[in-house]
Amino acid sequence: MGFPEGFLWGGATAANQCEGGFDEGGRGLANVDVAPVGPDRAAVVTGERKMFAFDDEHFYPAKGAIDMYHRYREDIALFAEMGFTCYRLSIAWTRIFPNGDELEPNEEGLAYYEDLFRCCREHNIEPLVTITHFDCPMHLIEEYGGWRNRKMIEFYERLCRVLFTRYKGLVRYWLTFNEINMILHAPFMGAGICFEPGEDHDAIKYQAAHHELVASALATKIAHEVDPENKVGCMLASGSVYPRTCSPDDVWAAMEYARENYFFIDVQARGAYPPYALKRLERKGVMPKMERGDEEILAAHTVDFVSFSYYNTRCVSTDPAEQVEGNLFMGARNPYLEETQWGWPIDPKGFRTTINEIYDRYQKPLFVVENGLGAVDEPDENGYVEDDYRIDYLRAHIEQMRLAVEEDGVPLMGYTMWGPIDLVSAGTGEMKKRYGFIYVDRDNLGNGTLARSRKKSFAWYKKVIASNGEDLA
Ligand code: P53
Repeated sequence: MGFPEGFLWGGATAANQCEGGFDEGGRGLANVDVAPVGPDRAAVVTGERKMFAFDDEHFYPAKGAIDMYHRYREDIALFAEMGFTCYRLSIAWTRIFPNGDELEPNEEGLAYYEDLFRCCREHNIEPLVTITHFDCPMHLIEEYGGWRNRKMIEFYERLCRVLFTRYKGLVRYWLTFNEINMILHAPFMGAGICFEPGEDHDAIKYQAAHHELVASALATKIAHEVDPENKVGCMLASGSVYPRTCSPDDVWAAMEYARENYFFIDVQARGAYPPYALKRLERKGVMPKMERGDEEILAAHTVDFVSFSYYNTRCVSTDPAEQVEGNLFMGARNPYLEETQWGWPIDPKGFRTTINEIYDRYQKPLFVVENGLGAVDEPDENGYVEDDYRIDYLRAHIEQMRLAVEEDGVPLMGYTMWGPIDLVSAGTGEMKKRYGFIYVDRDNLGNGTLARSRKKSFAWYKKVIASNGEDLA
């Protein structure tokens, strides 16, 4: 009963949010490097404000992040101490191809990740690798306009081939694009897209999305060719969409909103643009240009499994008075749910609903690759944090995940919670919004010793893993 034998337990990070070392090892500059902390971040990550280089007025948290670039051995040892059997991380594209359009990769970058993967293996930790997690070389943005340009497919293919070949046998689980639907909500962060005045945003986003979808299918193809043991997944920023009321208008709005996000996974998991998407793109005059052969590629190379992040459900209303802004997703407030310090609803039961909804739709193995609570921590003089709030959040979610497996029979491969070690927030650029079991001494403006220390939740998660999710007390 409970979680199956071999269920993968661990945590997830992204290169730009933890590595730092932005100009070391021959690394080139990436979109995420130039996203500052503070009020201007939103305009930059949404592609409304062009910030292609550093200036003196802003602090750029990704430059140094939590310095995992130099401390990964120590950090992975801490993950191993908690009993992780899986560690989800992402490759920084610009460590492998500093500009993105070179023909030959940067050996120093390849060697870096090789050592990191070997380190995982020494600890019996299965790496799960996101090929692009909000990551695009700046050179490809300046020279080609990011994913709006079809040439990106070729550069991405080259990156994938290099990774699959070099890490054959070391890495078996791959994700092609982190939260691929984020292109709709944060197009600069998601796809290196910056808008010029007067441009049709939707047309550009869906053209870029098409390129990513084709690139994802080609990556799946290459992964299987290089090693039939490779398992490739897509990745959705998930969360069931609730209608604010049972008015048919709200119900329909919720369905449309859900489809906007499911669209990507519908293509990656089922292999074709669904009719509702074709009709909608056509109606809005934003149908992407496709090339001969694209449809065949999408159909032939669907993903092996479906992964997703889950932080909260969404609530939709057709009543203009109900609209509020919560993270990067617009919606209405759900009066039944409490919220985090950053205003994200907390909905453990919605996690079970979401898992079931996704499985009903795709009937493929699922993998929860992000879930967690961003909160302010108050460490004592030893860096110890009594983070019962974090334990409560995770316990409630793992309980619901267990019900989805045990009671509903959903085939779930694993669970990697977000940010096992404190890292830079993607949404806000803050350090203050912490998810970790491991505290990192660093603040929003980069002050601190970077020392690591175990929080109360560290021992708790260790017990959860040791009992394969049975002991959540
Ligand atoms: P943060 C919202 C906004 C930005 C990124 O988010 C997001 C979301 C949640 O749907 O997605 C993921 O750091 C993302 C991670 C990120 C995590 O959510 O804003 O894949 O990179 O750190 C948490 O609290």
